[in-house]
Amino acid sequence: MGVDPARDWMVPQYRELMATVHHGLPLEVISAQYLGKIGPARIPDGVKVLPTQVSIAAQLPHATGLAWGLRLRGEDAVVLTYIGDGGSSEGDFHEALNLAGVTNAPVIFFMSNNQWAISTSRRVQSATTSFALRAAGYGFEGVEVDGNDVMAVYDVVVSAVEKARAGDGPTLIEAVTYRMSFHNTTDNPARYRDPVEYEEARGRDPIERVQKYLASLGLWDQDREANLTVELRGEIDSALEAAFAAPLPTPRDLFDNIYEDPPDRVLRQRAQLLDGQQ
Ligand SMILES: Cc1ncc(C[n+]2csc(CCOP(=O)(O)OP(=O)(O)O)c2C)c(N)n1
Ligand SMILES: [Mg+2]
Repeated sequence: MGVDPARDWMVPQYRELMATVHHGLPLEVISAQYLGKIGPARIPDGVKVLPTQVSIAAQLPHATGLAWGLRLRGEDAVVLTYIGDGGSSEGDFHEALNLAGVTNAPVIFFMSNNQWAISTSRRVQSATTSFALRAAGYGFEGVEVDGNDVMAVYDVVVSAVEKARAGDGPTLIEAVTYRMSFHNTTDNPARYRDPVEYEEARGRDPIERVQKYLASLGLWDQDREANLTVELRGEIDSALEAAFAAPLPTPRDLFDNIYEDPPDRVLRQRAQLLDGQQ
């Protein structure tokens, strides 16, 4: 059995939208996060997902700590965390993987090597021929997989989860893929990306690949795709509607949910703010 959302934890970076939904985080909560809402963006109790992390690699030490803690408590849960190729150059990457090896923590580091860190090519990110090889230096297994092959990715993740659950330690998975789109809406890959490389990657589109495979088994066709698209559009629209309708944060919300016992300075600032509002 693979990752079990009822007991296992997921520690995302920022590209794992569908994985977090799969792990139980409702779409309206994710939408509320993106809209800057506070209360409605709270991760519901029982959903074992940590917040999206935009500070590159900062999620990794938390993932290792969480996994180590679960093991110390005697739970048989595992932690699945994510990182990019660029994130492997951060100190947090080294610290988290080293500690995971030393503590034999039940954590899986899933690296999506999409060949780019914004405009920095994989070629200048590291002199290593394979990021997966680095795991050896931390004393655990590294696996390289075709990240455009859904079945292969599923297979290596399930094996790594089983291994971690059995107490046999962490795994670094390097899923080799290609970032087809721009990094974000301010990016323009035409300024730095070789069009030939892009065209070549288009021929390996993982979505088309799985569609063709399912069609060959008689499990997919245009009607099913059209129906699913309508159904999912409806789900996304209603999640967005709920998130837009949720109340906007007020300045006093800034003081909540930060400290369990706020220091006097923070309490004074809160009181000043509330005074000024009267
Ligand atoms: C600590 C830190 N430094 C820089 C940035 C700016 N930044 C955002 S995404 C990114 C590139 C990340 O590339 P990669 O790790 O390959 O992940 P990808 O976005 O390609 O999945 C950078 C440098 C950041 N968010 N955090
Ligand atoms: Mg990348």
